[in-house]
Amino acid sequence: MAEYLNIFTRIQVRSHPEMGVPAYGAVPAWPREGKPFFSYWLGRVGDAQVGPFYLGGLGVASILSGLFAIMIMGLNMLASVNWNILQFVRQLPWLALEPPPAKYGLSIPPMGEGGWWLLAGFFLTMSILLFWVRVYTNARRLGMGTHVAWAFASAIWLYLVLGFIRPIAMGSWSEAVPFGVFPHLDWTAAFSIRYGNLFYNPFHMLSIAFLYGSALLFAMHGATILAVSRYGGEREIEQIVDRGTASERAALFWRWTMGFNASMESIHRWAWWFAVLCTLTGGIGILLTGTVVDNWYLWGVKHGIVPSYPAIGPAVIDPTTLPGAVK
Ligand code: 07D
Repeated sequence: MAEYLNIFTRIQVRSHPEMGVPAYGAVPAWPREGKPFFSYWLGRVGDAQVGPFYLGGLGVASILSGLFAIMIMGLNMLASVNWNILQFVRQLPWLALEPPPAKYGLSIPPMGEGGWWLLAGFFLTMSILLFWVRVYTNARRLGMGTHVAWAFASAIWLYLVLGFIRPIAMGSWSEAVPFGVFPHLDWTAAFSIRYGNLFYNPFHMLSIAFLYGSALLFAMHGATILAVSRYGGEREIEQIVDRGTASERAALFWRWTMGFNASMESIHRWAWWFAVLCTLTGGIGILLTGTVVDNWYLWGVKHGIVPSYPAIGPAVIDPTTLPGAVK
């Protein structure tokens, strides 16, 4: 019998496809779809078996909503280059579907002036929310905890703050992010400048700490498990009942190296919280911007976290207090 081997080995087990456990609790409305098959290349990076998968009503609705959203974005961008496919492909990274101009506030604008943006946003949001419910119910069906769904909800929180909650708080859809590759990046840079440099927003600081922290933790955990895979470190069930080899070495490595070690369970809680807090704090930071704080640089000076520049020129004035500023 072939032993279960790790990423560095070439052996892939082929047998009858594993059909999975029966659904837990209420019987799902749809059967699991697709005849399972094996892929050598997927087997090099994960499980070689593809399918069956559970599509379900939520899956269909989510995919359809997502397709509507992408089609509305794509067709608007195509219209913006006079339906010229070549120019569409050439200029795609620069093309945009922009939110309505400020004069429309939160009202429904004409289609050509942001109405399509609103509709695309609606379908994209539906698609994401339906997918969230799918993630939640599939976890329930398998008798699992709903940790993945709640982590996803944290990312959706930031997405909703950027495109829905903050624009409503500011009283205008024009505050929201445009659809488009470079246009959304330009929006990000402009947003930072408009509100006095986002680096001075403490929630942006926290979000960055959790972003970098997540990358560091992921690297530490991934590397640690790979480093003990020669002792079967990735075979978690065996490790729980049979201490003394991989898990213990992995823990001891960190205790020797930095005096403290996470446990096999707690390291995953560390990872979950770091990832979740990145977008949770991020959303708070964006929601405060323009609603509670108008200029993060001046806020930072006021609270003693930023030194003010020496008074060699005219005093720095918050541009939003000047006559003619868009309120
Ligand atoms: C955006 C939301 C969830 C996403 C979901 C997915 C689909 C796909 C597909 C239509 C990621 C939905 C989408 C399903 C649809 C199709 C085809 C999650 C998101 C649900 N920053 N910055 C952050 C750094 C600066 C700015 C976070 C670093 C400048 C703004 C993060 C630097 C300026 C915002 C971060 C830096 C600026 C942020 C994002 C360095 C100008 C935000 C966290 C070293 C460029 C966001 C509080 C994340 C935020 C954000 C990092 C610099 C602006 C920590 C490292 C000074 C406006 N920045 N940033 O997970 O939360 O995003 O801010 O320079 O809104 Mg920043």
